[in-house]
Amino acid sequence: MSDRATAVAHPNIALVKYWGKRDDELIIPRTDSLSMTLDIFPTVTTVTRDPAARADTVVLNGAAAPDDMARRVSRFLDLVRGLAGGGGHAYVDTRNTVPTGAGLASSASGMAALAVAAARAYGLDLDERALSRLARRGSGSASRSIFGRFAVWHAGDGSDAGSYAEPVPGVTLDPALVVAMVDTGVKAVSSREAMRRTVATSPLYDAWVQSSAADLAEMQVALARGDLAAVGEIAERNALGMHATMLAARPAVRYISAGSLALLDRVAQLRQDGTPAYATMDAGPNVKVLCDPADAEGVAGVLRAAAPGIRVAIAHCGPGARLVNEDAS
Ligand code: 2P0
Repeated sequence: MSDRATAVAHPNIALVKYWGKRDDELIIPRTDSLSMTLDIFPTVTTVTRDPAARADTVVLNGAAAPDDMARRVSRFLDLVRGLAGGGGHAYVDTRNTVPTGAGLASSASGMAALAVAAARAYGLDLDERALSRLARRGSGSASRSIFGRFAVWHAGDGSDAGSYAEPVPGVTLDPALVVAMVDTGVKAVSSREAMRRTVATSPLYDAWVQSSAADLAEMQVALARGDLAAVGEIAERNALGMHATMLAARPAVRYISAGSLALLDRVAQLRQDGTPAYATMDAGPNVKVLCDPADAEGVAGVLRAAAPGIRVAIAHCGPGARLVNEDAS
């Protein structure tokens, strides 16, 4: 058995969001969600087993990882060791090209890369569904980054076996997603805590769960039709509904900032002026704009002009998580 493996994974952005858990321990969501995997901001992670080590070591971008991240990685490795029947501690070297913890899906790419690399390093032979379930235990959204292009994550029946992501078949749509980084600082409230608070206290939460099921059904039809306008409209309303339910939490969770609102205004204006462009937002102030690839440079220029100094990146559909240098040992 090779004791070392490297994997790469990309972030994904949900077009129908995951917001709220049915099971905090197993990370089973309340709702199904659907995402697009990006071709930018990959995470590359190497797991090297070291049975002589007395603890796991976690390195992020060449320096010791923050304690909370190191603990999370170590807990994840405990799951892998449980499945593998042991295998000892590991040295985990992870390189993230996206700002960590800023609502840019770094946990999705990070935990997907870790799941794929750790499964191999500990000798587990898992198919993609099993890898998706494993990645889910690290971070819910990571279950979707196992797959490229468009993936749907099933809430399932509440069991560990029933909740996994899989590709959305038959989608030919190839949109661009323009990512406007309004603020790349680490967010004040983690998405994990924000979800918990929303489920426990928001009077709007049940309504969002119901509307989300309708959004998912309509999204699948719109994707199958290749209808970018419908996909964008559903994605935008689903994201704003998610933010509405968290704004109603007690105390409120507010990721939307003045800078985000200025860009949401600008996207609405773009549409009025005839460019099909639709916004989505996650657990942070950054705004992502879905559009036709032919319009992406123009949309990026408009967003840059609206918020001078911000970083704007253009993404397209990207690949699923995979091993690299499979022969490394
Ligand atoms: C999503 N987000 O569907 C949603 C939309 C943010 C907003 O999944 O607690 O890091 O590790 O399962 O996956 C971010 O939450 O949370 C997220 P955990 P995760 O992409």
